Amino acid sequence: MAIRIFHVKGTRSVRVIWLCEELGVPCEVVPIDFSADYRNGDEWRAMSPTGKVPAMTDGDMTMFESGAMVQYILEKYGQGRLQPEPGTADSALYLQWCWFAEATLARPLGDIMHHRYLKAEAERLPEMVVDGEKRARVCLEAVNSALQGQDYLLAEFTAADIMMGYSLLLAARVEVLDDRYPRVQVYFEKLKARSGYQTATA
Ligand SMILES: N[C@@H](CCC(=O)N[C@@H](CS)C(=O)NCC(=O)O)C(=O)O
Repeated sequence: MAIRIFHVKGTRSVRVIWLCEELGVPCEVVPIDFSADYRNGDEWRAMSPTGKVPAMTDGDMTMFESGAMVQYILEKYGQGRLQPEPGTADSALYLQWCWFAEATLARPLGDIMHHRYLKAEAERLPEMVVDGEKRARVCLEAVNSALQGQDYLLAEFTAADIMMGYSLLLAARVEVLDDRYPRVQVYFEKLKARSGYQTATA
């Protein structure tokens, strides 16, 4: 039975679909309703206990957290592709960027998103947007520096670029990815040109 990815356009399920495309791993994309009503209901909460997207199944196994899905798919179906040999210095950097993309960069982007667009107007805190922008810019500066003299986060394209690629999509969406980070802009254009990205974001 193929992997099933429970998907909403433009959300973190993009990472998982993109990875499957890059690896040629068959997956079934199952669109779900992103309304709060559906995500707070029993059916979705049984798959994703905090109501967030995405979730994924592989046979009898159900999981949430996009980064964990990426790592699981690499381990089970990757045959060593798109990640360095575990335990090497390259693997340390690979893990660093995977975690950074979601735990450090995406976090302030989420704050901006929630307090600028998603929360009811009465609940929005403009200072969270200002602070989120500051924190996101420090992260983008770090990525910009890391890309000096290289096309990808590591010497070649890996799943860390897929993790980062989605975070950059969010950064662009909340308008912090600008020409202060020229290497990040070039890098993001390169990622967007990949057919896996295009399929996952279509
Ligand atoms: N760390 C989680 C974050 C999941 C997440 O925040 N998903 C967003 C969509 S991309 C969501 O469901 N947002 C709705 C909400 O926060 O209520 C992951 O990588 O899967």
